[in-house]
Amino acid sequence: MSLKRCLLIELPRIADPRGNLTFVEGGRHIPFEIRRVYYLYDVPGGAERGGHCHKELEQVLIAMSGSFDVLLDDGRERARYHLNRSYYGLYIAPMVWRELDNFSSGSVCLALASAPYDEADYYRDYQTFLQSLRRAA
Ligand code: T46
Repeated sequence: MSLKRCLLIELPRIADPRGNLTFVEGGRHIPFEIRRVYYLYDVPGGAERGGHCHKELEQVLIAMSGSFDVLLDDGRERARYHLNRSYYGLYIAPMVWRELDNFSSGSVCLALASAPYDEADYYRDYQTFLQSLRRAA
């Protein structure tokens, strides 16, 4: 069911001849309080990020510049998203495996997260992730 909770969130856009503006308010535009922000940048061509799942962390990923793909997998279904607009955020629920690839040159992935970094919240091995799903079923 976790994949069904993931969705693209359209963020507000203030169109302006001087350049457009988008803003994000935790708890209003995204369904959690923002406790951490990090970003991926200078990603070399062909590189892949992610390859893990979070036990409890919720995140929203935004392509601040350029584009990349996000593969989501809840152990039963898979979905691939192409992020290429800074006014869309991809909400990723807990217990969803994610892989990021196809980064365009100069792309920047902004991540809004519901908790501080905690390595204990990761499943970094796919089989361990599947086993934990089976245990919970
Ligand atoms: C995710 C994808 C989209 C920290 O010290 N603090 C942090 O906040 C983060 C995110 C990472 N780190 C350290 C942990 C590792 O030693 O930075 C190193 C690289 O992290 P990782 O291999 O997890 O990076 P990605 O790009 O594969 O995954 C990250 C996030 O970890 C993950 O939550 O969903 O970006």
